[in-house]
Amino acid sequence: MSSSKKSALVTGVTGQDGGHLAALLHDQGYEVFGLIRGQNNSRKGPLLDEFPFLNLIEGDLTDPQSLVRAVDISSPDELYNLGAISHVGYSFRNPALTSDVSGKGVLNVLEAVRLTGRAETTRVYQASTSEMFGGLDYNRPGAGYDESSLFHPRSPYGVAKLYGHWIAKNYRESYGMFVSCGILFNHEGERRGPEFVTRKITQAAARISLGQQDELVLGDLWPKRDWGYAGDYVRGMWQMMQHDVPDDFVLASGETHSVEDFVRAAFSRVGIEDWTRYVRQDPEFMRPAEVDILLGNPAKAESVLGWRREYNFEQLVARMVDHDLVVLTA
Ligand code: GDR
Repeated sequence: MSSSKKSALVTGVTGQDGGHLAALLHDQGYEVFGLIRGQNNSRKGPLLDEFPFLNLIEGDLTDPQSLVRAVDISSPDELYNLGAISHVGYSFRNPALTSDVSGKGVLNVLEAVRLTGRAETTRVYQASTSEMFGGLDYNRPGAGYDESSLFHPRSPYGVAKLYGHWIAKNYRESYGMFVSCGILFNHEGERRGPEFVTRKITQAAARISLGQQDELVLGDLWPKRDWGYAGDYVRGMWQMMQHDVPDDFVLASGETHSVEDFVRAAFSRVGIEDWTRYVRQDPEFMRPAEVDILLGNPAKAESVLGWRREYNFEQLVARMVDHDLVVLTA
């Protein structure tokens, strides 16, 4: 490794954002390290096939010593903490694990940096989330939630992430560490797992149009989300880490659409206007508590960081559906 190269450590490197970020950092000339969990992680092979430059380190957000080891090996200039239990529905069924990974895991990462004497040299990015806002009647987003809006998480995932957000800010204030929190609204794309609603919809629309699937089974169609393209948002993470001071930034599209709007747009992209023939609802995919509406205001990131997004809602849907059609017909 050339000593002039910057080093970055990414937790959650096997996830959607981890993939985008590994590619971006490599393009920027970083030596890229990724934390990988488990004894026989099936994602390791495909990950190294796609990103042969990646240095994988075994470790787990719930195992503090493994994080100390990972920080020691990588000696990162920048540490991106993207690892989490990230599925909101799953967090209701596994609330303790979610708290340990998505909440206390953040503390473990911060302590690994601090206890190895890197509080002044390693910059930390914490993946905070729009799920910290509740979308409830008393606290509607208005012109969009921003960095000073009230929090009211509605899931074990949101509660754990709120702890992560505040402990990150606390380490910034207590120890003067460079810790920045990106409050990211939903961001999607061709790397998104099919357990999330957008990819589930685009894959189904593509398959149904090709006669490979009969129906799409979903939960509630009325919740509204602020959806953008993950590639745009990961660029914003990196910009936060290049800024001269640590801070909190909302990244969002500034548009909100219902799940039903997404279904309609995806089916329309494959030439099906009467999507209701194919969609069935099942309580299995509904949540004990739901976030009604999310809408973000990215004005601060735009003015302070110069962040720009390339994809709007229609372009995002088109990109995902077209990608899934190409994969299915290859
Ligand atoms: P979300 O994303 O919970 O917003 O969190 P998800 O795509 O899971 O749900 C979006 C909305 O769609 C509704 N929905 C369904 N959701 C899923 N997964 N499957 C279904 O069949 C279905 N039917 C309806 C949901 O109830 C919800 O209202 C995502 C995650 O990436 C988080 O980690 C991240 O923090 C936030 O986005 C910002």
